[in-house]
Amino acid sequence: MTITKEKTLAAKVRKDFPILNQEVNGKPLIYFDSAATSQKPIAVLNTLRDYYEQYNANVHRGAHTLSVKATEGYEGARNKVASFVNAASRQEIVFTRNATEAINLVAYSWGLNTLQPGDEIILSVMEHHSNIVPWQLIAQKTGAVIKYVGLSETEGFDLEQFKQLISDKTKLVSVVHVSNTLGCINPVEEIIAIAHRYGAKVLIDACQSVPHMPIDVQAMDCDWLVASGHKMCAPTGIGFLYGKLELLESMPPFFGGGEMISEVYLDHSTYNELPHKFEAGTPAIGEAIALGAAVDYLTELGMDKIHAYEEELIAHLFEKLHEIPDLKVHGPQPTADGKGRAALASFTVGEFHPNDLSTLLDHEGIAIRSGHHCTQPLHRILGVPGTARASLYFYNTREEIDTFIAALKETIDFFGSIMG
Ligand code: C6P
Repeated sequence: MTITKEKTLAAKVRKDFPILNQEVNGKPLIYFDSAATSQKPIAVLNTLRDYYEQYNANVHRGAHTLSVKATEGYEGARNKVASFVNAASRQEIVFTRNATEAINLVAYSWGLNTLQPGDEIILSVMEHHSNIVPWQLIAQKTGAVIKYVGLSETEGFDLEQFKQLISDKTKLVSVVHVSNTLGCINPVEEIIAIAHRYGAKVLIDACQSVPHMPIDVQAMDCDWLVASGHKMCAPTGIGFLYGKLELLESMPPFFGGGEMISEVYLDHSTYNELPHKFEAGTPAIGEAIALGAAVDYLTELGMDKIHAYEEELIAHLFEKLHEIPDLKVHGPQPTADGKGRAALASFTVGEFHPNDLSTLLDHEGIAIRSGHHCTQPLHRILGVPGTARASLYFYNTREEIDTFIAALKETIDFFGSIMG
């Protein structure tokens, strides 16, 4: 692990994120909450501003110059996302508001129309609420049954249990690639290969992986994959669904309205071709174009380099966290060189409440998240009401980790002293 390499990437990108160059509560901001939402580089901010300043117009509707330019920008962004995840066709990328909407699209379009009483859906206990609640709603309507894969001994995905649970009754497996709480990188290729042997479809929640590592949907062979733009340097309000072309073709529309139709009669309608069939109404045009700029930015840096750099950060973070007595980080441990785990750590310290830890750290200018991180079932299984979570991105540095650890130690000492 070399400090030079790490400084090079941080030094290269830091100037691109003006928001990081500020004081919060009188201390230099340390932003360790990128799993909730990432910061946005100037290139993305400028792209959004340029759209509204120079060519704001609706897409696919007008023959005038601004509308043509907006349409080119919007559809160009789709091309960029398609090649970013190596989709076989640009028609396989549907823009949504976020990953949550993308999962609901699959649940209501495919799930509601496909699942029969007794069919089984396999999820894992570490899923974000966005990948649990839509399936509960669909199971209630269809009579399908949800089964959950539990945690392995190292608090990762229990692959052996998954192999026991899957059967010919399984019609869908919907699992997270990287857990937003445990930080584990799940063996999705293996999960997908097993599920396909049983004829089940697989949805991958890639919210916490697409921003941090190279993703190849064709190599992975997933049927659907979802992600949110705001976690990958793009604005809020834009995300995407990848789906295999034939599968998307076979799915009925989710929302009805403008854009998604071919012909509308008083008694029936025909639908637009993919991906427009699933994009009813005026979309988040500027946000989609800005997502394209975010993809350009990440591609320029290199997803493999981002991932390797984050491995260095996580190795350092874990080394330092282990110095603190009574601190437990949930999820599998990384190797000494930071492999096998995403750059986030959800932890508890003795009996201290995670919200108290994050509030006191905020006084030191350090932004971490505390609570259940929208994984309540998982926290129940872990036996804790909440955790404190530090989540890093490629703009963070080792020095920030050191400052965070020093502040955390002081916070713990402070609480220790007042609790006697
Ligand atoms: N997790 C976090 O702080 P949306 O809200 O649709 O952009 O993303 C939902 C979502 C789905 N799956 C995973 C694995 C996620 O991490 C998230 C968002 C944030 O961990 C906000 S709760």
